[in-house]
Amino acid sequence: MKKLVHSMGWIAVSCFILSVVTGCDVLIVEESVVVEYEPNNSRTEAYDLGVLAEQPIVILSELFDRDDVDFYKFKTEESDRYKAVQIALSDAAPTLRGSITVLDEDGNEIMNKTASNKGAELTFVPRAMGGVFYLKISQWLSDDGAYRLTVTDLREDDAYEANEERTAAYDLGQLTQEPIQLTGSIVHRDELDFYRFETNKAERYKAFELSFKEIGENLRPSFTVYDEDGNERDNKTASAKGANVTEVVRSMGGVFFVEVGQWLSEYGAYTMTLTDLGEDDAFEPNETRDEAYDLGDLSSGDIVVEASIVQRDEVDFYRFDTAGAPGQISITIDNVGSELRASVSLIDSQGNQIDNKSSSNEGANVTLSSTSSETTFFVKVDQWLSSHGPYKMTISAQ
Ligand SMILES: [Ca+2]
Ligand SMILES: [Ca+2]
Ligand SMILES: [Ca+2]
Ligand SMILES: [Ca+2]
Repeated sequence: MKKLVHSMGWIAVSCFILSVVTGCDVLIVEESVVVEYEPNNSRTEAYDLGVLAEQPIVILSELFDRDDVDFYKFKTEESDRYKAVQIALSDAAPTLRGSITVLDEDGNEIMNKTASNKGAELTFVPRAMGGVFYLKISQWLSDDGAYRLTVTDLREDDAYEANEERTAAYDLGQLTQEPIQLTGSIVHRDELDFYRFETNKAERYKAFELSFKEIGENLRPSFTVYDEDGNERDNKTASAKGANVTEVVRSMGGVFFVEVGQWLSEYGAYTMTLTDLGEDDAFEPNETRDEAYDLGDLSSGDIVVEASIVQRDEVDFYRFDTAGAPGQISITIDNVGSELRASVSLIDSQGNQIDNKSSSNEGANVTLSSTSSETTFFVKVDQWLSSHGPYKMTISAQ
């Protein structure tokens, strides 16, 4: 009859009290509280090792003949997230070439490994959704013998779990001028990490940068950005395992979700940084004529505005008045960003377009000159066949 060297309760208490000075392993070997593991020859008879938490589970046992198999079961501390659990068979008798099969709660095989030689150590790391696991210890082309089994939760799951779905996304709060940075981890190739955040200053277009750095060597990160309703806004995948990846997302502000996963790779840590690029200007929101930013009147000279089209769908509306009877209204758009082909429209108080001019190419200036009997005007700035960028607008009347 095979005997256990240690009871699990005693192991836990010993580790807790003495691990700081002695380390668990030494202590357990030297103690000799005898408890039986057998019979444990089938999954239904598996000896229950309890909950695998921060401290490793360590037991000393033996295969008492070459046909003997030992089944154990344990449960990870959390069962709602992927876990990396290290299984080690060490101090094997010189006669024993150990073999270990890891099974899930339903008995499906997750992984199987065999030591290279008799007496050799065997260490490997199965990765799976947490829960109940079974271990089957047997021998391969060898004989019976004692062994030490150590089961360790490598604690690779990050602080933002469980976040496998959009509805369970970890809430990062509001993205302000201060970037948001976190270190997360993909423990298993099927794992997903969802995060939620909200832009500040509602109802204006926003440009924010998502950057992934300090990537684990086995991870090729891939991410998708969704809006509040789950519509995809952007996605990008790193070029290789371990490679950084950065993307600038341009969209109407609001609530966003970021899904982090992997592509043709395995697992690893990542550092994610979320930065508001601050491209939205001081005159927002001004997407409609009703929302037009009131620039006042031209009595004290030219009006100069430095603003920006953050995204190709964006429109900037302004309103101004002339002081008394107008002559010629002149609007110039200059200092235009190299990705913006600006378009400017002069509109009367009833919303009718008086004139429109568009730039001939990206980065070029635009000038519109018009005469009108009106005294109240709207100006609409947007883009034509381009994307986004800053601009300076000067309005004058002669
Ligand atoms: Ca994770
Ligand atoms: Ca996750
Ligand atoms: Ca704008
Ligand atoms: Ca705008």
